[in-house]
Amino acid sequence: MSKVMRYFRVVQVSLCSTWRQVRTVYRTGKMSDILAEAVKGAAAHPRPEGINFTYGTAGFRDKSTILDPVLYRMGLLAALRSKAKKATVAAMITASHNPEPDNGVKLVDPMGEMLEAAWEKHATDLANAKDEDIGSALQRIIDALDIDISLPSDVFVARDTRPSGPPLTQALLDGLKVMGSTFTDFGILTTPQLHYLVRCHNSRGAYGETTEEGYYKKLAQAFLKLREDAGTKKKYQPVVIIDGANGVGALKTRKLQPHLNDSLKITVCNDGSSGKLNEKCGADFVKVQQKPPPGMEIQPGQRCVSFDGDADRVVFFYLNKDGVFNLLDGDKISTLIAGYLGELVSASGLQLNIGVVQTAYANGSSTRYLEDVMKVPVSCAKTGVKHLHHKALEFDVGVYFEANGHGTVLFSDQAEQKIKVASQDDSLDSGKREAATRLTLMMDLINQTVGDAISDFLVVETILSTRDWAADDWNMQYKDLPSRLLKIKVKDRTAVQTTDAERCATAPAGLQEAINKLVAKYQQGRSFVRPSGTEDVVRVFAEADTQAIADMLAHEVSVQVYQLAGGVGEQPQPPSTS
Ligand code: NG1
Ligand code: ZN
Repeated sequence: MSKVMRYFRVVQVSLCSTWRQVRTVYRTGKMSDILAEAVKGAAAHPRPEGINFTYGTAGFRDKSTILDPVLYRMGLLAALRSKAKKATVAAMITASHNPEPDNGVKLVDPMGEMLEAAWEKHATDLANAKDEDIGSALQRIIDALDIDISLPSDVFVARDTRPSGPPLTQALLDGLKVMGSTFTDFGILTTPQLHYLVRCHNSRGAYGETTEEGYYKKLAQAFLKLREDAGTKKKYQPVVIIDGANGVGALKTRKLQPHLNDSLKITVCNDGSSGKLNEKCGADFVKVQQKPPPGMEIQPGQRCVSFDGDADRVVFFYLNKDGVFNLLDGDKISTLIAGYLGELVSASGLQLNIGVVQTAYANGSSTRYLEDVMKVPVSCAKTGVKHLHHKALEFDVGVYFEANGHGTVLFSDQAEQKIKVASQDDSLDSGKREAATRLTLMMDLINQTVGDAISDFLVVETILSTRDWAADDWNMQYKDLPSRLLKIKVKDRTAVQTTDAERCATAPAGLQEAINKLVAKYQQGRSFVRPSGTEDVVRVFAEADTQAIADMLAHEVSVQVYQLAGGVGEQPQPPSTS
C-alpha cells in the first residue's frame, strides 16, 4: 500500500470509529428518552395483575375489556418491528370469527406475511411485562436484535367492525406515538385488505396501488377480463347470496359491487344492519353447525357464500333439490382451484409443479381425491395459516387451505416470471399464450399475502363460470367423509402434545395408544387431538364412514382425553342417537 493510501486508510478507520461512537451516544441518548416515555405512557394503559397473555396462532385474542394494555404494547412492538425490518409493517385489530365481545391484535410483516415466528416470543414477553418494566423489556428486544432505535418506523393500522375497535386502536396509536413512529390508520378494513396494502406499499406499487379503492380495481379488472369470453352457460348462474357474518366482509362486498358491473348478482345478508357479529352466522357457524344461518331464504341449487368476521375465511354451501344442506369448505375450494390452475399450467406448456397444503383437519376424501385421482402432491402442515403458508412456498404454485376456508395460492417469483414471459411470447402458439395470460389474470385475482374471503370467492366464481358448473357439479368431485369436531376442557391444555403435523399425540402417556385402538374399530376411522391455539380447550377430531360412527369415535376419544389429560367439569356424554 502506498504512503498516500495508508494515510487515507488511517483517516477512514478513525472517521468510522468516531461515527460509531457518535452513533452509539446518539442511539443510547435517544433510546433512554424513548424507553422512559414508553414507561410513562403505560400509566394510561395499566396492565391488570394475574393475566397471562399469549401471542397465539392468530396473535393476541381475548375479552376486549382486558386488551387495552396489550394494544399499547403492540404499538411499541410494531414500531420496533418496522425499525428492525426498515420497512412499513401493519397491525390488525380483530378477533376474526370469535364473538363480538372479544377482540385481538396481530402484526403483519412487510410483504403482507404473518409476523415472523421468532418475534411471537417478544410480543408475549412485552405483553406480560409489568408497567414499570416496559423499558427493560423493550431494551432486551433492542439489544438481542441490535435494532437501531434512531431509524424511522412506519405502521399501517386497521380494525374490524367490533365496537371495541376504536378505543383499542387508540391504545395502539398511543404506543406508536411514544416511539415517534409515523402511521396510517385505515379505519375499518378486512384483515386481508390490510395485508394487501402493506405489500403494495413496500413493493413500491409493484403489487398494486396502496389504496382500498386500488384493491377493488385490481380484483375487479382481473375478474372481468377472465369472464370476457364467457359465452352462454347452461348450468352456471351468476347469482350468489353472501352471508357477511354481520361484519366487515359485508361492508366491503358492497364497495366491490359497483366495480363488477353486472357480471355477478350479489345479495348480501347478515350485513350488520340488525344482527350481531358472528352470531348464528358466518363461515365458522356454517362449517361447525353444518347448516345455513337461520333466516336466510335459499332456493334449492342457489349458491351461498359465508365469510367470517374479518373476511379472511370463506365457505360455500347450497341446498340440493331435496333441500339437503351441502357444504363446500376449504378442502373443496382448494381442490377446485388446484384442478383449474393445473389445467392452465399444462395448457401453457410451462414446467411448474403444483402442490396442495392441508392440515390434519382436511377431509380424508379430499386428500385421497387429490393424490389418487388428480395426482397432485399433498403436504400436511400444523394448524395455523403461517404453517401452511410456509409449506406452500416449497412449490412453484402452492395452493393452501384450512378446511375451515382460510387459504390462498402462492406463486414463486420464478413461476410468476415464467408465466408473465409466456403470456407475451409471440413465438408460442395461441393456446399456450392464452393459458399463460389466464394464469397472469388469476395471479392478479388471488391475494397472495394471506387467505382472503373476497378474493377467494371471486376465484371460485371464475372457475365455476369457466367450467359451466352448478354447485352440485363442484360438490360431486368427491364425497366428504362424515366428521365431528369436539372440544374438551382440561386443567392445562399443554398437557397434550403432538408430532407429525399434529396427527400423533406424544403426551400424555397412553393417549395415542388409546386413540389407535378406538380408530381401529371403525371403517375409514381417523382421529387426532391437539391443544387449541386460540381457546383454552383440547380439540378432538374424528372421521368415519357414517356420521353416527364419526360422532361415536369423537366421543370415545374425548373420554380418553378427559381421563388422561386432566379433564375438568362433567365427563363428556355420549352422542344422542335420536
Ligand atoms: P385453533 O383454536 O388453534 O384450533 C382455530 C382454527 C384454525 C385457525 C385458527 C385461527 C380449527 C379447528 N382451528 O385454531 O384452523 O383458523 O383458529 O383463526 O378450525
Ligand atoms: Zn378470520
